[in-house]
Amino acid sequence: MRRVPLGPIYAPVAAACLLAVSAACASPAHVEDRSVYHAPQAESAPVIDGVADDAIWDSAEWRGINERWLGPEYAPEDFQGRFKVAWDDGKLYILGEFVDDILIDTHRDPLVQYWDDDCWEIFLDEDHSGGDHQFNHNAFAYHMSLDNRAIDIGVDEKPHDYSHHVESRWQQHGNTIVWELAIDVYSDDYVDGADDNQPIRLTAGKIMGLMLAYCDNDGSELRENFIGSESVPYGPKDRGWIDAGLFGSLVLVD
Ligand SMILES: [Ca+2]
Ligand SMILES: [Ca+2]
Ligand SMILES: [Ca+2]
Ligand SMILES: [Ca+2]
Repeated sequence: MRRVPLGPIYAPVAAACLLAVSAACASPAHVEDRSVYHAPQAESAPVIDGVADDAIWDSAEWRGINERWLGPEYAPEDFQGRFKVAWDDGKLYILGEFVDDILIDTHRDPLVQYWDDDCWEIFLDEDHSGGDHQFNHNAFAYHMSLDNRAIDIGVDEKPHDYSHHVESRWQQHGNTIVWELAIDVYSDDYVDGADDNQPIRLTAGKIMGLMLAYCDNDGSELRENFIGSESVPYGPKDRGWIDAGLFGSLVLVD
């Protein structure tokens, strides 16, 4: 189980900012050296079908999922991952491309130990605030299962099915999994169970917090590797489900 509470999450950065004035201190809510991703605007929305032949994917750049957070070294045939991001005023679109030698979904209850099945995690912080998001909606951490569900923890500290926020479809092409998502973006005033939550409209120039990760299990009781898109220079490397200060910057470009 990975559910270990953490102490104050900003302390190392805040301490560094007392000692030096630098660009990193301009955003003390985030760990230093976060990545920046410029997502192009889609003139027509990609079809969420697990086939990457949509025009917008030609103009978006690949970014790797290659920071080993948990588990031993792994071979290229065990895991490889990369992604692209695009947007329109209604949704955020993410394309994932993965190599994973064994696909596994042992826990058939979607709300049980979902991070120990093969799972693609989408960490999204609508206002790029950083900060704690463990039991609130300051940020979302959608755990995308192989059956295309999106699970995160609600304010009641229990897992919830947020599959209505994310359209998801993947297909295998050769030894590669192509996975497409269309995500409704909600702000931190999202209310669990309410029927009037409205996704926000996206506009050029908007900056959000984004980080991606893959939980790779090939037959063990617990996941074997947890591999992310951002470095974790100090503290528990698997704390993205708590600490939005680890997320990179996603810039929506015209
Ligand atoms: Ca497609
Ligand atoms: Ca694997
Ligand atoms: Ca936030
Ligand atoms: Ca696997």
